[in-house]
Amino acid sequence: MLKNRNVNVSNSDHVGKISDGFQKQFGSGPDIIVRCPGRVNLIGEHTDYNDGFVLPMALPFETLIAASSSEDAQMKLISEEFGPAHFSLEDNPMGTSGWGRYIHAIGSLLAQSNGGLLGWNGYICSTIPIGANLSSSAALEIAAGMVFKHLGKLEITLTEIALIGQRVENEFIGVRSGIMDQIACALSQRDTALLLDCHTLQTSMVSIPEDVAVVIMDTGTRRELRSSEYNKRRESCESAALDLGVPSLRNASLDDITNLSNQTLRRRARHVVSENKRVLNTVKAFSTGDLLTAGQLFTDSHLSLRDDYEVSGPALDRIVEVSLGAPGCFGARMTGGGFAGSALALVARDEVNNFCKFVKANFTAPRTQPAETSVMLYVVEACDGVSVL
Ligand code: GAF
Repeated sequence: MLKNRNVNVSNSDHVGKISDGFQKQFGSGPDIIVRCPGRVNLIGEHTDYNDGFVLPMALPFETLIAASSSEDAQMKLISEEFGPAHFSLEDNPMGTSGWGRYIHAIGSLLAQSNGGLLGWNGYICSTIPIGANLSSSAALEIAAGMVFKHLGKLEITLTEIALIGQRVENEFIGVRSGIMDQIACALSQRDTALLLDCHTLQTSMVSIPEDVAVVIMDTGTRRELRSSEYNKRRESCESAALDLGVPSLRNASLDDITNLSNQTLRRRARHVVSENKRVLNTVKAFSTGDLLTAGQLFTDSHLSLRDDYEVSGPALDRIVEVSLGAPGCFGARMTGGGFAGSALALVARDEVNNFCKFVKANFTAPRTQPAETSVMLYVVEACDGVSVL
């Protein structure tokens, strides 16, 4: 059986490598090493900012930060992949560009609520593919939040760190995202998916039947402009809720939305309302081991995202189509914000090798949406959320 293929789970090599990197840069060992996983969303897409339900799980891909406190508000960071970022926590994060802004903004928001903070030196490396819809930015936010919490001895919960991470996206990055990614990175538990009610932030752990494997299929396509489309979808949902006179689409039924005269808003709302039902039905199907139903719900979710919500893309549609014809596949769908990046499939464990071979042999990104990196398939098990090593 393939397990976490091609993925580096934090093993002693990985931890040794980040300690050495830190030592080389800063001349002594780190005070703390934090790891935070990426996530894949099994089902419940574009429901989080509608107060709905989502079912993500944490991945064996992870971001590691090795860090030591500094004496002042200065932050000196090195990302193995993206190079250095230097800034002061006393300055406005909008003055910091690139990846450093995520950490700067986490620090500024925590400093505001905790009355000032000392900076730190940090060395960062990650195995989470960037732009693949697997939450590399949320993992960076939560990992950085944990470093601030531990080095600054802050009384702050993981949920509070997650909410700060969401504010970073909304207020400093310009993506009006929901809370799913940050909560998944922070609170997930090994071997289970995390059912999150995005209205109450209540979570429960959901077992994934043992005879099924989750396969992530990164199409290798990337898309830069997705934040503007993402924000437009959120605005449409808010308009639909306003027209229906409900606080959010969580409170609307399929009957209610037939009252929407605007056809686009009606389709957007139909996706959200039906997707919430699919999440709860997937949880039921997992609990009875009904993989045919779970798989069908995954595929229905994809069709709804493609046709009603219009956030899929040619490469995601193609890889879903190919995987549905592959051995052992119960169902498949795009995952995350959409447009490019990854899809996932539910596959019978004893067929997973044949499934992967088939998809590799039969998928190529369409000419209309060429891939930037090669297609990667990962058979993944659910991992723990953020931790201090
Ligand atoms: C992105 C966002 F960050 C999440 O909040 C969520 O809305 C997701 O897209 C779509 O389900 O990952």
